[in-house]
Amino acid sequence: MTTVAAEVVAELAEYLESAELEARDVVKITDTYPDLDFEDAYDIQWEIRRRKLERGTRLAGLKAGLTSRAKMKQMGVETPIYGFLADYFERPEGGEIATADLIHPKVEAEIAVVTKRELRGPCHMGQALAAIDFVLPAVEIIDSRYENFRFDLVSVIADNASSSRFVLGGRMAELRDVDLPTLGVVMEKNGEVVQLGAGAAVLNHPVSSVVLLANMLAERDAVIPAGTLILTGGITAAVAVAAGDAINVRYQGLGNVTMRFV
Ligand code: 0L1
Ligand code: MG
Repeated sequence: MTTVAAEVVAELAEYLESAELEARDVVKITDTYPDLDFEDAYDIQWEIRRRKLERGTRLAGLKAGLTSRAKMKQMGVETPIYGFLADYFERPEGGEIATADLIHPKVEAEIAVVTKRELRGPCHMGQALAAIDFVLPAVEIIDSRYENFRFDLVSVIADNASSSRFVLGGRMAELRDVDLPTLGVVMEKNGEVVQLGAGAAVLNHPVSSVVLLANMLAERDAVIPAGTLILTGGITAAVAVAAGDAINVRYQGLGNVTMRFV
């Protein structure tokens, strides 16, 4: 149940979006408004999205966050969360990412999917699998607007699930040609292996994130439209990066995704 007035939602959306655009950290919103609930938090996130779209930003896709058991346990939660991807978040594969525009970025190896038909929750795994057009390797760069990545679930939902940048690999695959739970990834930072994982780290199967996303969106009477890019959640733990770092993630059968932080 929503607990705050529309003016508070607008004020907090501006507070968090300004922090993102100016690359500066802020204290978490529940320090000022301790009674905010999850619905308030998504109201704030949707208001940030509305502000961007009004200014001409396009929606590039959606993401699921906190989808690994390890991360949920760390946060003491049972439910993953979702956020949106704006067009200007995308950076080309093999390109540079300017750290001056970011606060304290971290990288996560993920599996991305693109849908071919609308998916409306409540739905099940079969419907989600049937709605997927193809699979892509992806790296998400998260950048919480909160000091030292310290937040609670309400605060991080409002902050668009720490969304910041993403890089897609160019090698797409049909779902039937890849076994997503056993698909292995190796993340290298400056030539050294820093993380290993397999798709099953994401709720046992990365497409489970798509089901959850559709079901969470249904609570707001929203759908996943056809042609939507979805980052399904981190397979590996998030790794902190700084200017000078080179990241290379190798995906079994799907090539590499690389980037350099400058
Ligand atoms: O994409 C993610 O799983 C991140 C969700 C937000 C939590 C964080 O910033 O670590
Ligand atoms: Mg992520």
